Amino acid sequence: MLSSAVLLASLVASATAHATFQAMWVNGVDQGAWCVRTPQSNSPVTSVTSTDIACNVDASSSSGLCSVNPGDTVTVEMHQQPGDRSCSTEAIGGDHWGPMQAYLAKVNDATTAVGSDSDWFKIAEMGLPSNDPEYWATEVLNDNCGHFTFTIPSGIAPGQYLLRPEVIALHVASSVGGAQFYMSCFQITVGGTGTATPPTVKIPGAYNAQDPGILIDIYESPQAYTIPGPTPYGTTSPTVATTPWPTTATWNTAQEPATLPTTAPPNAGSAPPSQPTTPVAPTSGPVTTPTGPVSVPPTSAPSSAPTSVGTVAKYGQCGGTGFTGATGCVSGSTCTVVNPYYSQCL
Ligand SMILES: [Cu+2]
Repeated sequence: MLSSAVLLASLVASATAHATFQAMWVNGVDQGAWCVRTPQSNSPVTSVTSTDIACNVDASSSSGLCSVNPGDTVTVEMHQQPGDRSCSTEAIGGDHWGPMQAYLAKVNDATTAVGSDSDWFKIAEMGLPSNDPEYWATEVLNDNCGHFTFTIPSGIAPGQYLLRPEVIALHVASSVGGAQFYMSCFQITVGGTGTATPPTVKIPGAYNAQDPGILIDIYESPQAYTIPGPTPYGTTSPTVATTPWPTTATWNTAQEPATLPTTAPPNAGSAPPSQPTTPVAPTSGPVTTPTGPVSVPPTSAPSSAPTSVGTVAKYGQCGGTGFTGATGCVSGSTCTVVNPYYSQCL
């Protein structure tokens, strides 16, 4: 139980402790901010019925796509200030206690899909992983320099998706509207040959302001916590431990770069299939990518360049600068140049 003086001090401090999800990793390979719709500010959304709760308030558009496959580990990264990757600053101010989760929505075109119109399923969640002493998912996030890692479920259908990680801060959630929601939407392409289409919810719609995991006074030191939203697909929520949570980082913070990468990530795409392909710039001049934040091609082959041989599934990568994988597309799709770094089976 906190004293009211401490509580008041923490509320005053909280305004500078807000945060955004702003970068992503795939199997430990840095994708930077390539495929994120960056929120305009680090302020939270507080209404569970606002369309803002889908992909944040007027988040910037992005033409970037990050490629993943079912079974891949994805890490999303939260910090308080835009572009900050320091591990010496808490990812989200330490008085923001609550759960973190991740959702996917299958969409036709991830660069234009409207999050509040999409159909979402949850793929990861962590709430109160230990209750003796009480330890929240956001504390685990801070232990790991803002990194939250989960697995893309096996068997889900290939195609484009929005990925929506979320933190809910419950620090003033003793009245309706007190909870704070922090989310970003990332634009991804999922490969593979899965066929699963998990049951979905709408966002907004998945939460009610009276949900026990949203309208809760955490200063009453709950012994258990009910994470709001649907049951996750393809994973199970960690059970609440009754022993102290290990605070050693599971993310190797030593590999954290100081800045965001300025080159396209491995396997990156930057234009959706439904948009006309931008003509490739002549190779004799400087290469420009009109629709992306990148103006310099990668100077070395990515360490994780695909080495697979055989046939590439629809929406998979089949060519591009530094690409060494298979170039043949599965029947019914053809290898299409999306940009100098990325060709895709479409
Ligand atoms: Cu706050």
